[in-house]
Amino acid sequence: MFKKILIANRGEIALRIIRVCHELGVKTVAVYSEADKYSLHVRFADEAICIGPPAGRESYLHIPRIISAAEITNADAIHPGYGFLAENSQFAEICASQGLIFIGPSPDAITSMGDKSLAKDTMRKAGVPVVPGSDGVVKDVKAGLEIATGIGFPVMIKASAGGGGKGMRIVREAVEFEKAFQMASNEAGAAFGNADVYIEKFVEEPRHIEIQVFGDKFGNVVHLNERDCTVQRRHQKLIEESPSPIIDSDLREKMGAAAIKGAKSVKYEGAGTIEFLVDKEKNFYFMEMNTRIQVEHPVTEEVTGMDLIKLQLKMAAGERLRKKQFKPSGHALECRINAEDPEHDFRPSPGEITSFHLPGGYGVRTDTHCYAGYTVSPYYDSLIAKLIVVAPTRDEAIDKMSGALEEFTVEGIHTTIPFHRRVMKNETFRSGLYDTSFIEKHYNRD
Ligand code: MV4
Repeated sequence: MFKKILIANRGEIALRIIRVCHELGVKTVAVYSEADKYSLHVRFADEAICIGPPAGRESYLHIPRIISAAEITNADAIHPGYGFLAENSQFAEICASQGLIFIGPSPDAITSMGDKSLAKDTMRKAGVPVVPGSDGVVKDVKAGLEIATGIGFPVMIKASAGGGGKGMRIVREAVEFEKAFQMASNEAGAAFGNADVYIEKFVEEPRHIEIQVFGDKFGNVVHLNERDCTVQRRHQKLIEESPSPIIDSDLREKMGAAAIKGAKSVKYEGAGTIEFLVDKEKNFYFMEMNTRIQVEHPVTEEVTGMDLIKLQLKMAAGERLRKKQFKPSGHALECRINAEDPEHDFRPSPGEITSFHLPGGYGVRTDTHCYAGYTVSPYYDSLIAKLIVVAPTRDEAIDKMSGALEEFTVEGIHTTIPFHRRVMKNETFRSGLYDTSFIEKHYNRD
Protein backbone atom coordinates (compact mmCIF):
# COMPACT_ATOMS: atom_id res chain seq x y z
CA MET A 1 0.00 0.00 0.00
CA PHE A 2 1.05 3.61 -0.49
CA LYS A 3 2.80 5.51 2.31
CA LYS A 4 1.38 8.91 1.39
CA ILE A 5 -1.13 10.16 -1.17
CA LEU A 6 -2.07 13.62 -2.37
CA ILE A 7 -5.75 14.34 -2.87
CA ALA A 8 -6.24 16.62 -5.87
CA ASN A 9 -9.76 17.62 -4.94
CA ARG A 10 -11.95 19.32 -2.31
CA GLY A 11 -15.33 18.99 -0.63
CA GLU A 12 -16.98 15.78 0.46
CA ILE A 13 -14.96 13.52 -1.85
CA ALA A 14 -11.65 14.78 -0.45
CA LEU A 15 -12.90 13.98 3.06
CA ARG A 16 -14.18 10.58 1.92
CA ILE A 17 -10.69 9.72 0.57
CA ILE A 18 -8.93 11.00 3.71
CA ARG A 19 -11.10 8.75 5.90
CA VAL A 20 -10.14 5.67 3.88
CA CYS A 21 -6.47 6.63 4.13
CA HIS A 22 -6.74 6.84 7.92
CA GLU A 23 -8.14 3.31 7.94
CA LEU A 24 -5.36 2.02 5.73
CA GLY A 25 -2.57 3.85 7.54
CA VAL A 26 -1.81 5.98 4.48
CA LYS A 27 -0.65 9.55 5.14
CA THR A 28 -2.57 12.30 3.32
CA VAL A 29 -1.74 15.59 1.65
CA ALA A 30 -4.58 18.03 1.00
CA VAL A 31 -4.29 20.79 -1.57
CA TYR A 32 -6.60 23.77 -1.28
CA SER A 33 -7.46 27.11 -2.81
CA GLU A 34 -7.64 30.36 -0.90
CA ALA A 35 -11.44 29.89 -0.79
CA ASP A 36 -11.04 26.56 1.05
CA LYS A 37 -8.81 27.64 3.93
CA TYR A 38 -11.49 26.65 6.47
CA SER A 39 -12.47 23.40 4.78
CA LEU A 40 -12.47 20.10 6.62
CA HIS A 41 -10.24 18.34 4.06
CA VAL A 42 -7.54 20.84 5.06
CA ARG A 43 -8.14 20.18 8.77
CA PHE A 44 -8.22 16.39 8.58
CA ALA A 45 -5.33 15.72 6.18
CA ASP A 46 -1.86 15.15 7.65
CA GLU A 47 -0.45 17.98 5.54
CA ALA A 48 -2.07 20.74 3.50
CA ILE A 49 -0.70 22.99 0.80
CA CYS A 50 -2.36 26.11 -0.58
CA ILE A 51 -2.12 25.96 -4.38
CA GLY A 52 -3.67 29.25 -5.43
CA PRO A 53 -6.66 31.58 -5.72
CA PRO A 54 -10.30 30.37 -5.65
CA ALA A 55 -10.84 29.91 -9.41
CA GLY A 56 -10.50 26.26 -10.40
CA ARG A 57 -8.05 26.93 -13.23
CA GLU A 58 -5.75 28.69 -10.73
CA SER A 59 -5.92 25.90 -8.15
CA TYR A 60 -7.61 22.48 -8.44
CA LEU A 61 -7.09 22.43 -12.22
CA HIS A 62 -3.55 23.82 -12.14
CA ILE A 63 -1.41 20.78 -12.97
CA PRO A 64 2.08 22.20 -12.24
CA ARG A 65 1.02 23.42 -8.78
CA ILE A 66 -0.51 20.06 -7.87
CA ILE A 67 2.51 18.11 -9.12
CA SER A 68 4.82 20.46 -7.17
CA ALA A 69 2.78 19.91 -4.02
CA ALA A 70 3.16 16.14 -4.47
CA GLU A 71 6.90 16.47 -4.99
CA ILE A 72 7.47 18.78 -2.01
CA THR A 73 5.57 16.43 0.29
CA ASN A 74 7.06 13.26 -1.19
CA ALA A 75 3.69 11.68 -2.00
CA ASP A 76 3.62 8.29 -3.80
CA ALA A 77 0.30 8.70 -5.54
CA ILE A 78 -2.46 11.16 -6.44
CA HIS A 79 -6.19 10.57 -6.05
CA PRO A 80 -8.10 12.90 -8.39
CA GLY A 81 -11.60 12.37 -6.92
CA TYR A 82 -14.33 13.33 -9.43
CA GLY A 83 -14.53 16.44 -11.61
CA PHE A 84 -11.46 18.71 -11.90
CA LEU A 85 -8.57 16.57 -13.26
CA ALA A 86 -10.17 13.13 -12.80
CA GLU A 87 -10.64 12.49 -16.54
CA ASN A 88 -7.69 14.47 -17.85
CA SER A 89 -5.42 11.97 -19.63
CA GLN A 90 -2.62 14.53 -19.84
CA PHE A 91 -2.64 14.87 -16.05
CA ALA A 92 -2.53 11.06 -15.67
CA GLU A 93 0.43 11.01 -18.06
CA ILE A 94 2.30 13.78 -16.23
CA CYS A 95 1.79 11.93 -12.92
CA ALA A 96 3.38 8.82 -14.44
CA SER A 97 6.28 10.79 -15.92
CA GLN A 98 6.99 12.27 -12.49
CA GLY A 99 6.95 8.86 -10.82
CA LEU A 100 3.58 9.45 -9.17
CA ILE A 101 0.87 6.80 -9.34
CA PHE A 102 -2.39 8.20 -10.71
CA ILE A 103 -5.20 6.45 -8.84
CA GLY A 104 -7.31 5.69 -11.88
CA PRO A 105 -7.11 4.11 -15.33
CA SER A 106 -4.27 4.48 -17.86
CA PRO A 107 -4.02 7.67 -19.94
CA ASP A 108 -4.94 5.57 -23.02
CA ALA A 109 -8.13 4.27 -21.40
CA ILE A 110 -9.10 7.85 -20.41
CA THR A 111 -8.42 9.14 -23.94
CA SER A 112 -10.33 6.36 -25.69
CA MET A 113 -13.45 7.04 -23.62
CA GLY A 114 -13.11 10.85 -23.68
CA ASP A 115 -13.98 11.06 -27.37
CA LYS A 116 -17.63 9.93 -27.41
CA SER A 117 -17.70 8.82 -31.05
CA LEU A 118 -14.47 6.85 -30.65
CA ALA A 119 -15.75 5.36 -27.37
CA LYS A 120 -18.91 4.17 -29.11
CA ASP A 121 -16.84 2.61 -31.89
CA THR A 122 -14.60 0.86 -29.37
CA MET A 123 -17.62 -0.53 -27.51
CA ARG A 124 -19.37 -1.68 -30.69
CA LYS A 125 -16.23 -3.57 -31.75
CA ALA A 126 -16.09 -5.17 -28.29
CA GLY A 127 -19.64 -6.49 -28.77
CA VAL A 128 -21.43 -4.00 -26.52
CA PRO A 129 -24.85 -2.92 -27.89
CA VAL A 130 -24.80 0.68 -29.15
CA VAL A 131 -27.57 2.94 -30.50
CA PRO A 132 -27.85 2.56 -34.31
CA GLY A 133 -26.29 5.55 -36.03
CA SER A 134 -23.44 6.95 -38.07
CA ASP A 135 -20.21 5.04 -38.36
CA GLY A 136 -18.11 7.53 -36.44
CA VAL A 137 -17.95 11.26 -37.13
CA VAL A 138 -20.17 12.77 -39.87
CA LYS A 139 -18.31 14.95 -42.39
CA ASP A 140 -21.02 17.40 -43.51
CA VAL A 141 -24.75 18.18 -43.62
CA LYS A 142 -25.29 16.22 -46.85
CA ALA A 143 -23.71 13.03 -45.47
CA GLY A 144 -25.55 13.58 -42.20
CA LEU A 145 -28.96 13.92 -43.80
CA GLU A 146 -28.40 10.71 -45.77
CA ILE A 147 -27.47 8.82 -42.61
CA ALA A 148 -30.42 10.30 -40.67
CA THR A 149 -32.85 9.37 -43.43
CA GLY A 150 -31.37 5.88 -43.48
CA ILE A 151 -31.84 5.25 -39.75
CA GLY A 152 -35.16 7.13 -39.66
CA PHE A 153 -36.31 10.14 -37.62
CA PRO A 154 -36.19 11.17 -34.82
CA VAL A 155 -32.39 11.26 -34.56
CA MET A 156 -29.96 12.85 -32.20
CA ILE A 157 -26.87 14.82 -33.22
CA LYS A 158 -24.13 14.61 -30.60
CA ALA A 159 -20.76 16.30 -30.17
CA SER A 160 -17.88 13.87 -30.30
CA ALA A 161 -15.97 15.87 -27.69
CA GLY A 162 -19.16 16.37 -25.64
CA GLY A 163 -20.76 14.23 -23.01
CA GLY A 164 -23.18 14.88 -20.21
CA GLY A 165 -25.66 16.42 -22.63
CA LYS A 166 -23.50 19.24 -23.98
CA GLY A 167 -23.70 19.91 -27.72
CA MET A 168 -26.74 17.67 -28.31
CA ARG A 169 -29.71 18.23 -30.67
CA ILE A 170 -32.84 16.18 -31.29
CA VAL A 171 -34.10 16.25 -34.88
CA ARG A 172 -37.66 15.07 -35.41
CA GLU A 173 -38.03 15.67 -39.18
CA ALA A 174 -35.76 15.96 -42.22
CA VAL A 175 -36.61 19.66 -42.74
CA GLU A 176 -35.08 20.54 -39.36
CA PHE A 177 -31.90 18.61 -40.00
CA GLU A 178 -29.61 21.16 -41.66
CA LYS A 179 -30.18 23.88 -39.07
CA ALA A 180 -29.76 21.46 -36.15
CA PHE A 181 -26.59 20.02 -37.63
CA GLN A 182 -25.02 23.50 -38.01
CA MET A 183 -26.04 24.48 -34.50
CA ALA A 184 -24.73 21.29 -32.90
CA SER A 185 -21.47 21.56 -34.81
CA ASN A 186 -20.99 25.27 -34.01
CA GLU A 187 -21.82 24.71 -30.36
CA ALA A 188 -19.36 21.82 -30.19
CA GLY A 189 -16.64 23.90 -31.85
CA ALA A 190 -17.16 26.80 -29.46
CA ALA A 191 -17.46 24.67 -26.32
CA PHE A 192 -14.81 22.01 -26.94
CA GLY A 193 -12.63 23.36 -29.73
CA ASN A 194 -13.75 20.35 -31.79
CA ALA A 195 -16.77 20.64 -34.10
CA ASP A 196 -17.04 16.89 -34.83
CA VAL A 197 -20.52 15.43 -34.45
CA TYR A 198 -22.09 12.00 -34.92
CA ILE A 199 -25.67 10.83 -35.37
CA GLU A 200 -27.83 8.31 -33.52
CA LYS A 201 -31.40 7.09 -33.54
CA PHE A 202 -33.23 9.00 -30.79
CA VAL A 203 -34.26 6.64 -28.00
CA GLU A 204 -37.64 7.86 -26.69
CA GLU A 205 -38.38 8.03 -22.95
CA PRO A 206 -35.27 6.18 -21.82
CA ARG A 207 -33.96 5.27 -18.38
CA HIS A 208 -30.39 6.07 -17.39
CA ILE A 209 -28.84 2.91 -15.98
CA GLU A 210 -25.13 2.63 -15.25
CA ILE A 211 -22.97 -0.34 -14.33
CA GLN A 212 -20.11 0.05 -11.85
CA VAL A 213 -16.97 -1.79 -12.94
CA PHE A 214 -13.54 -2.36 -11.42
CA GLY A 215 -10.40 -3.59 -13.11
CA ASP A 216 -7.06 -4.65 -11.66
CA LYS A 217 -3.57 -4.48 -13.19
CA PHE A 218 -3.79 -8.14 -14.31
CA GLY A 219 -6.68 -7.85 -16.76
CA ASN A 220 -9.43 -8.94 -14.35
CA VAL A 221 -12.65 -6.91 -14.47
CA VAL A 222 -15.76 -7.30 -12.29
CA HIS A 223 -19.06 -5.46 -12.24
CA LEU A 224 -20.90 -4.37 -9.10
CA ASN A 225 -24.42 -4.17 -10.52
CA GLU A 226 -26.34 -1.12 -11.64
CA ARG A 227 -27.33 2.28 -10.39
CA ASP A 228 -30.48 3.91 -11.72
CA CYS A 229 -29.91 7.65 -12.28
CA THR A 230 -33.06 8.41 -14.25
CA VAL A 231 -34.08 11.28 -11.95
CA GLN A 232 -32.15 14.16 -13.50
CA ARG A 233 -32.71 17.82 -14.30
CA ARG A 234 -30.85 19.42 -17.20
CA HIS A 235 -28.39 16.52 -17.16
CA GLN A 236 -27.70 16.97 -13.45
CA LYS A 237 -28.43 13.86 -11.44
CA LEU A 238 -30.60 14.47 -8.39
CA ILE A 239 -31.48 11.00 -7.08
CA GLU A 240 -29.69 7.69 -7.63
CA GLU A 241 -30.56 4.20 -6.47
CA SER A 242 -29.58 0.55 -6.60
CA PRO A 243 -31.02 -1.83 -7.59
CA SER A 244 -33.00 -0.24 -10.43
CA PRO A 245 -36.76 -0.77 -10.12
CA ILE A 246 -36.89 -1.77 -13.81
CA ILE A 247 -34.00 -4.25 -14.00
CA ASP A 248 -34.51 -7.97 -13.36
CA SER A 249 -31.75 -10.48 -12.71
CA ASP A 250 -31.67 -11.60 -16.34
CA LEU A 251 -31.15 -8.06 -17.71
CA ARG A 252 -28.67 -7.30 -14.90
CA GLU A 253 -26.63 -10.31 -15.97
CA LYS A 254 -26.65 -9.19 -19.63
CA MET A 255 -25.77 -5.56 -18.90
CA GLY A 256 -23.08 -6.59 -16.44
CA ALA A 257 -21.51 -8.96 -18.98
CA ALA A 258 -21.59 -6.23 -21.65
CA ALA A 259 -19.96 -3.73 -19.25
CA ILE A 260 -17.18 -6.20 -18.45
CA LYS A 261 -16.53 -6.87 -22.16
CA GLY A 262 -16.36 -3.12 -22.82
CA ALA A 263 -14.00 -2.44 -19.91
CA LYS A 264 -11.74 -5.35 -20.82
CA SER A 265 -11.45 -4.09 -24.40
CA VAL A 266 -9.61 -0.98 -23.13
CA LYS A 267 -7.67 -2.89 -20.43
CA TYR A 268 -9.54 -0.90 -17.83
CA GLU A 269 -7.93 -0.43 -14.41
CA GLY A 270 -9.59 0.98 -11.31
CA ALA A 271 -13.14 2.28 -10.86
CA GLY A 272 -15.24 3.01 -13.93
CA THR A 273 -18.87 3.36 -14.90
CA ILE A 274 -20.55 2.32 -18.11
CA GLU A 275 -23.71 4.33 -18.77
CA PHE A 276 -26.55 2.79 -20.74
CA LEU A 277 -29.86 4.01 -22.09
CA VAL A 278 -32.63 1.46 -21.53
CA ASP A 279 -35.73 1.81 -23.72
CA LYS A 280 -39.35 0.77 -23.02
CA GLU A 281 -38.75 -2.71 -24.47
CA LYS A 282 -35.77 -3.10 -22.12
CA ASN A 283 -33.21 -2.92 -24.91
CA PHE A 284 -30.02 -1.38 -23.60
CA TYR A 285 -27.45 0.71 -25.45
CA PHE A 286 -24.01 2.01 -24.48
CA MET A 287 -24.03 5.77 -23.96
CA GLU A 288 -20.75 6.85 -22.30
CA MET A 289 -18.05 5.51 -20.02
CA ASN A 290 -16.94 7.58 -17.02
CA THR A 291 -13.34 6.84 -16.18
CA ARG A 292 -13.49 7.96 -12.54
CA ILE A 293 -15.18 7.30 -9.21
CA GLN A 294 -18.61 8.91 -9.35
CA VAL A 295 -20.56 11.11 -6.95
CA GLU A 296 -23.18 8.36 -6.56
CA HIS A 297 -20.75 5.54 -5.66
CA PRO A 298 -22.14 5.22 -2.08
CA VAL A 299 -25.37 3.75 -3.45
CA THR A 300 -23.36 0.77 -4.70
CA GLU A 301 -21.39 0.60 -1.44
CA GLU A 302 -24.56 0.38 0.64
CA VAL A 303 -25.96 -2.62 -1.27
CA THR A 304 -22.68 -4.48 -1.84
CA GLY A 305 -20.98 -3.81 1.51
CA MET A 306 -17.81 -2.85 -0.36
CA ASP A 307 -15.79 0.34 0.17
CA LEU A 308 -15.16 1.50 -3.40
CA ILE A 309 -12.60 4.15 -2.47
CA LYS A 310 -10.61 1.55 -0.56
CA LEU A 311 -10.86 -0.73 -3.58
CA GLN A 312 -9.55 2.07 -5.82
CA LEU A 313 -6.46 2.42 -3.62
CA LYS A 314 -5.92 -1.34 -3.58
CA MET A 315 -6.21 -1.64 -7.37
CA ALA A 316 -3.80 1.28 -7.88
CA ALA A 317 -1.34 -0.31 -5.44
CA GLY A 318 -1.35 -3.47 -7.56
CA GLU A 319 -3.63 -5.76 -5.59
CA ARG A 320 -5.43 -8.51 -7.48
CA LEU A 321 -9.23 -8.61 -7.77
CA ARG A 322 -10.69 -11.73 -6.30
CA LYS A 323 -13.64 -13.45 -7.95
CA LYS A 324 -16.94 -11.59 -7.72
CA GLN A 325 -17.93 -12.58 -4.22
CA PHE A 326 -20.28 -9.89 -2.99
CA LYS A 327 -23.94 -10.61 -2.27
CA PRO A 328 -25.93 -7.45 -2.90
CA SER A 329 -28.79 -6.96 -0.49
CA GLY A 330 -31.40 -4.32 0.20
CA HIS A 331 -32.19 -1.11 -1.60
CA ALA A 332 -30.12 2.08 -1.43
CA LEU A 333 -31.20 5.61 -2.37
CA GLU A 334 -29.15 8.79 -2.58
CA CYS A 335 -30.44 12.38 -2.66
CA ARG A 336 -28.02 15.08 -3.72
CA ILE A 337 -28.35 18.05 -1.39
CA ASN A 338 -27.26 21.11 -3.35
CA ALA A 339 -26.92 24.74 -2.30
CA GLU A 340 -29.59 25.72 -4.82
CA ASP A 341 -33.06 27.22 -4.57
CA PRO A 342 -35.59 24.77 -6.02
CA GLU A 343 -38.30 27.48 -5.80
CA HIS A 344 -36.30 29.66 -8.21
CA ASP A 345 -35.20 27.36 -11.01
CA PHE A 346 -32.50 25.75 -8.87
CA ARG A 347 -30.39 28.91 -8.92
CA PRO A 348 -27.17 28.69 -6.88
CA SER A 349 -27.45 29.72 -3.24
CA PRO A 350 -23.94 30.15 -1.83
CA GLY A 351 -23.27 31.73 1.55
CA GLU A 352 -22.80 30.95 5.21
CA ILE A 353 -24.53 27.93 6.75
CA THR A 354 -25.78 29.29 10.07
CA SER A 355 -27.24 26.06 11.41
CA PHE A 356 -26.65 22.47 10.33
CA HIS A 357 -28.25 19.31 11.71
CA LEU A 358 -27.68 15.93 10.09
CA PRO A 359 -30.21 13.09 10.22
CA GLY A 360 -29.13 9.74 11.62
CA GLY A 361 -30.31 6.29 12.63
CA TYR A 362 -30.02 2.76 11.26
CA GLY A 363 -29.30 2.73 7.52
CA VAL A 364 -28.79 6.51 7.21
CA ARG A 365 -25.50 7.96 5.94
CA THR A 366 -24.48 11.50 5.07
CA ASP A 367 -21.32 12.29 3.14
CA THR A 368 -20.65 15.99 3.61
CA HIS A 369 -17.88 18.50 4.18
CA CYS A 370 -20.22 21.12 5.66
CA TYR A 371 -20.77 22.31 9.24
CA ALA A 372 -22.50 25.20 11.03
CA GLY A 373 -20.43 28.29 10.26
CA TYR A 374 -19.09 26.93 6.94
CA THR A 375 -19.41 29.21 3.93
CA VAL A 376 -20.45 27.60 0.65
CA SER A 377 -18.27 29.16 -2.05
CA PRO A 378 -19.75 30.32 -5.36
CA TYR A 379 -16.61 29.08 -7.15
CA TYR A 380 -17.33 25.35 -7.10
CA ASP A 381 -20.19 22.94 -7.71
CA SER A 382 -23.15 23.32 -5.39
CA LEU A 383 -23.12 19.83 -3.81
CA ILE A 384 -23.11 20.26 -0.03
CA ALA A 385 -24.14 16.77 1.11
CA LYS A 386 -25.18 13.35 -0.10
CA LEU A 387 -27.91 11.72 1.93
CA ILE A 388 -27.85 7.96 1.47
CA VAL A 389 -30.20 5.40 2.99
CA VAL A 390 -30.38 1.62 2.79
CA ALA A 391 -33.35 -0.56 3.73
CA PRO A 392 -34.64 -4.05 2.83
CA THR A 393 -37.03 -2.83 0.09
CA ARG A 394 -37.46 0.23 -2.15
CA ASP A 395 -40.63 1.31 -0.33
CA GLU A 396 -38.87 1.16 3.02
CA ALA A 397 -35.87 3.05 1.62
CA ILE A 398 -38.17 5.83 0.35
CA ASP A 399 -39.89 6.06 3.75
CA LYS A 400 -36.54 6.13 5.53
CA MET A 401 -35.30 8.85 3.14
CA SER A 402 -38.48 10.83 3.75
CA GLY A 403 -37.88 10.79 7.51
CA ALA A 404 -34.22 11.67 7.13
CA LEU A 405 -35.09 14.63 4.87
CA GLU A 406 -37.62 15.89 7.43
CA GLU A 407 -34.89 15.91 10.06
CA PHE A 408 -32.11 17.36 7.89
CA THR A 409 -31.80 21.05 8.79
CA VAL A 410 -29.72 23.60 6.93
CA GLU A 411 -30.16 27.30 7.66
CA GLY A 412 -28.60 30.37 6.06
CA ILE A 413 -28.76 29.13 2.48
CA HIS A 414 -31.37 27.48 0.24
CA THR A 415 -30.99 23.77 -0.49
CA THR A 416 -32.68 21.05 -2.53
CA ILE A 417 -33.98 19.35 0.67
CA PRO A 418 -37.60 20.63 0.23
CA PHE A 419 -37.55 19.41 -3.39
CA HIS A 420 -36.47 15.91 -2.34
CA ARG A 421 -39.16 15.79 0.36
CA ARG A 422 -41.76 16.31 -2.36
CA VAL A 423 -40.27 13.72 -4.70
CA MET A 424 -40.34 11.07 -1.93
CA LYS A 425 -44.13 11.59 -1.71
CA ASN A 426 -44.69 11.61 -5.48
CA GLU A 427 -46.76 8.63 -6.64
CA THR A 428 -44.96 8.34 -9.97
CA PHE A 429 -41.58 8.26 -8.22
CA ARG A 430 -42.90 5.71 -5.74
CA SER A 431 -44.20 3.53 -8.59
CA GLY A 432 -40.67 3.29 -9.99
CA LEU A 433 -42.06 3.77 -13.51
CA TYR A 434 -40.86 6.96 -15.17
CA ASP A 435 -38.24 8.16 -17.63
CA THR A 436 -35.59 10.87 -17.82
CA SER A 437 -38.27 13.57 -18.27
CA PHE A 438 -39.74 12.85 -14.80
CA ILE A 439 -38.64 16.13 -13.19
CA GLU A 440 -39.74 18.37 -16.06
CA LYS A 441 -43.11 16.57 -16.20
CA HIS A 442 -43.94 16.26 -12.53
CA TYR A 443 -42.20 18.75 -10.34
CA ASN A 444 -44.50 21.72 -10.83
CA ARG A 445 -47.76 19.84 -11.00
CA ASP A 446 -48.31 17.76 -7.86
C1 MV4 B 1 -29.57 10.05 -25.93
C2 MV4 B 1 -30.96 10.13 -25.65
C3 MV4 B 1 -31.82 9.52 -26.52
N1 MV4 B 1 -31.37 8.88 -27.62
N2 MV4 B 1 -29.17 9.41 -27.03
C4 MV4 B 1 -28.09 12.85 -22.36
C5 MV4 B 1 -26.71 13.02 -21.82
C6 MV4 B 1 -25.80 12.23 -22.67
N3 MV4 B 1 -25.01 11.40 -21.85
C7 MV4 B 1 -26.66 11.45 -23.58
N4 MV4 B 1 -28.03 11.83 -23.33
C8 MV4 B 1 -29.04 11.30 -24.04
N5 MV4 B 1 -28.66 10.60 -25.15
C9 MV4 B 1 -30.05 8.86 -27.85
N6 MV4 B 1 -29.62 8.25 -28.94
C10 MV4 B 1 -31.35 10.81 -24.50
C11 MV4 B 1 -30.40 11.42 -23.69
C12 MV4 B 1 -30.93 12.14 -22.56
C13 MV4 B 1 -30.73 11.67 -21.25
C14 MV4 B 1 -30.01 10.52 -20.98
C15 MV4 B 1 -29.80 10.09 -19.69
C16 MV4 B 1 -30.37 10.81 -18.64
C17 MV4 B 1 -31.09 11.95 -18.88
C18 MV4 B 1 -31.27 12.39 -20.17
C19 MV4 B 1 -32.01 13.56 -20.41
C20 MV4 B 1 -32.19 14.00 -21.69
C21 MV4 B 1 -31.63 13.29 -22.77
